[in-house]
Amino acid sequence: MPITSAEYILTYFPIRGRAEHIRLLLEDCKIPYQQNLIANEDWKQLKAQGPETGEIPFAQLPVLQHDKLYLAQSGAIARYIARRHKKYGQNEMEMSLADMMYDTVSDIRQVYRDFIFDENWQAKREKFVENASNRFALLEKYVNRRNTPYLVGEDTTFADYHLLEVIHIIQRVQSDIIKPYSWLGSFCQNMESRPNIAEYLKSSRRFEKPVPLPHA
Ligand SMILES: N[C@@H](CCC(=O)N[C@@H](CS)C(=O)NCC(=O)O)C(=O)O
Repeated sequence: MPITSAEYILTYFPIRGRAEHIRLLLEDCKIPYQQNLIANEDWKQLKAQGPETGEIPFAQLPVLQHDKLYLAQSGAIARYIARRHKKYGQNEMEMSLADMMYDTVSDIRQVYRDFIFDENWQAKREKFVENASNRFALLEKYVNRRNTPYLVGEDTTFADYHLLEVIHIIQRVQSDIIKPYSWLGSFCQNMESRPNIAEYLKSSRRFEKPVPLPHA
């Protein structure tokens, strides 16, 4: 993998996919990172080599390189950066809530993946939108009781970047998906108006596609 002056190297494909919430976290915190983007034609060989060298431990991406550490699993990567850059919550309760929220958002993302990769996605669209909306309704109910600007408190945690990305990808299927949910609407505005996020969303560093499918 390339040598760079950036502290972190994030290896992934040129899509948003499972790396985007990590990129959003790095961008918002202005943490220098290098993108190591893997082209389709190079992937087969890297996938075979990666577990041998330890640089792609489980033959999948994303992988974050930091010093001698090669860290796989998007959740572990987000948590690692969050721990090091004070985005994991301020006490044990907040950290546990951030974990809970992250996993809840991951469940919603999985529902999206099951739908978008389904050969019969067109026939399943309505059911998917209903399912996603019900899950957002539960999230809305929970966070409304806490009444904080972000999922866990007054500042962002790694879970917030994950939620923003999951809302964005589902809005590509159904643009008004969060319209009934006022907290989620304000949350998106809060996140999107953070200066570093606003700049990133407009930049050429941002990929358009959440997954490599024409209908996504
Ligand atoms: N649980 C892993 C899943 C990683 C994963 O499924 N990566 C996919 C891309 S999103 C991949 O590497 N696909 C190529 C392959 O498996 O050959 C994570 O969250 O990082």
